[in-house]
Amino acid sequence: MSGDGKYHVHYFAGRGLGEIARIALSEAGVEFEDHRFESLPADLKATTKFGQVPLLVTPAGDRINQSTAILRFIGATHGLSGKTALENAEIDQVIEGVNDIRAKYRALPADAANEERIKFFSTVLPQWLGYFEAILKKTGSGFYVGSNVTIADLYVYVSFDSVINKTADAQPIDAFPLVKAHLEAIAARPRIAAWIAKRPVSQW
Ligand SMILES: N[C@@H](CCC(=O)N[C@@H](CS)C(=O)NCC(=O)O)C(=O)O
Repeated sequence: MSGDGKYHVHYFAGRGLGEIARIALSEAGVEFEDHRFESLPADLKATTKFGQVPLLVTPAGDRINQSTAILRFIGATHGLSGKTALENAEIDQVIEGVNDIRAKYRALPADAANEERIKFFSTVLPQWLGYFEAILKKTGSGFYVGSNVTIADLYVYVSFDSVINKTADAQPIDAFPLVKAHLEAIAARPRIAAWIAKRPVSQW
């Protein structure tokens, strides 16, 4: 494949699943073209593996779908993966844990007064935040794996940011100081803070 030497992220005009690639490329310190659209163009859709975005086009012109495959590729290419097979398994453990809680969140009705939704924020989310708090307590480094930032930290940040910071629901985050401090620390990393400051403002 031949590319134009640049990364291209193709996704809707929102953060959603596209923000994972944008945050990871920002932390990696590499430039990327941020292609956004209100509806997925048919010609672009036809070039994807599953009719979906995000789509990452690499500097060499390879095309990668699936947000976590994109994340792992950026991690492996730009030093944001684990240093050992065990660390990579620990990263995957965190990513899949996030996916479990994401799936529960995505299944909820939008109405903040819905009983199931209230139960999620009062019971289910605190239980899961407790699991994440325990991982951070164990590493003691402020990161989910080892003593450096990895794609696990970025995935937690992007995913929790949309569940925890951007909704009108009663939030349990204050009871989990390590998780809260981690989210704040990732948002404050210079390259991520610079991306957040310049990215287009969107509802989701
Ligand atoms: N598991 C996929 C899910 C991708 C996905 O569901 N993408 C949606 C947008 S969030 C999409 O492209 N839908 C196709 C369409 O709207 O035509 C991933 O993580 O990338």
